[in-house]
Amino acid sequence: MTFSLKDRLDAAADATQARLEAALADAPTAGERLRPDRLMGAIRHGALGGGKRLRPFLVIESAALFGLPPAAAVTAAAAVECVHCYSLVHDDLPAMDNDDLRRGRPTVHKAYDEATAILAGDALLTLAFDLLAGTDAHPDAAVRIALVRALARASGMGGMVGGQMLDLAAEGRFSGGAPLALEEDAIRDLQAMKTGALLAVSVEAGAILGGADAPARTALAAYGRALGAAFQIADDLLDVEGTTEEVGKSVRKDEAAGKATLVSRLGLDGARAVLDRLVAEAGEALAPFGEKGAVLAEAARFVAARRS
Ligand code: GRG
Repeated sequence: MTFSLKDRLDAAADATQARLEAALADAPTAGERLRPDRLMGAIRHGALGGGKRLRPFLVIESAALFGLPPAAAVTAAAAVECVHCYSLVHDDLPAMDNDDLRRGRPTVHKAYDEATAILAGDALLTLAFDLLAGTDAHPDAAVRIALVRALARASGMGGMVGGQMLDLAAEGRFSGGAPLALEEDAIRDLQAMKTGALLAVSVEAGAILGGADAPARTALAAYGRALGAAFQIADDLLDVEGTTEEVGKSVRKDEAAGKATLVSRLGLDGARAVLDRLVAEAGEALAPFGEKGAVLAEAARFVAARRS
């Protein structure tokens, strides 16, 4: 291997951090009047305080397959990360998952308050599309529109938000309290939407930025699907096997909530076998890119083995 995955993850994280810091400056930009201090503090708490920046890495590395330098992909990468951070801020709220700890720090509603956390999430979501609409996302307006649509669909009612709704329903929230006994296929749908869609669109964004042809887009879509599913199984395994110190958030929540996961359905060994198969599938999907696909293939192995 002639690259270090850690170095490439760090480089993507640093570039994304710088792009987000610039977008989250105190000074208002064209079309704005002022940016309230408390809101900006909460947004920065939710968006600048750590995280693996895996989705930005996927945007940047997928675009690199088509010869794009990181600088040409970092604005789209930051946009996807804004959606991710908003989803975490809202997911942690008392009305959703009710978590006090995220990325090893108090969640935004704990550090601030619920109303501010809701608004911080809202502002991050709208910022994502502001970023994609700018010429530094891509000089070609048609490409920018394709990015906006892809991110909107992955994030919205038939993607992440829809998946979150299915997840709340699966907890039994709208049906008297007892968790639903979901079939394996229903669990896969829920997870592909709630977590998989944003990971998959990160890879798709790289393909859109890079002007990928249809076969390359199909190959990357298969990679993105496998990676998204692998990520969620790894997350479910971490909930059972990880510690709060490692993961930076509460663990053992799934079993306590009676949550239907592939771990609860297939057992630890069964879930690990599915995870191994998904990592292999992700690698196979990258075959058309030859050696250039090695970074993303390694990323799939990293996602499966991660402890945080
Ligand atoms: C509230 C609309 C809305 C959606 C929430 C993504 C999501 C949907 C909820 C997050 C809940 C959760 C912990 C899901 C497990 C998978 C996941 C997204 C983990 C966090 O992502 P990482 O590990 O986080 O990439 P970092 O902190 O590294 O960015």
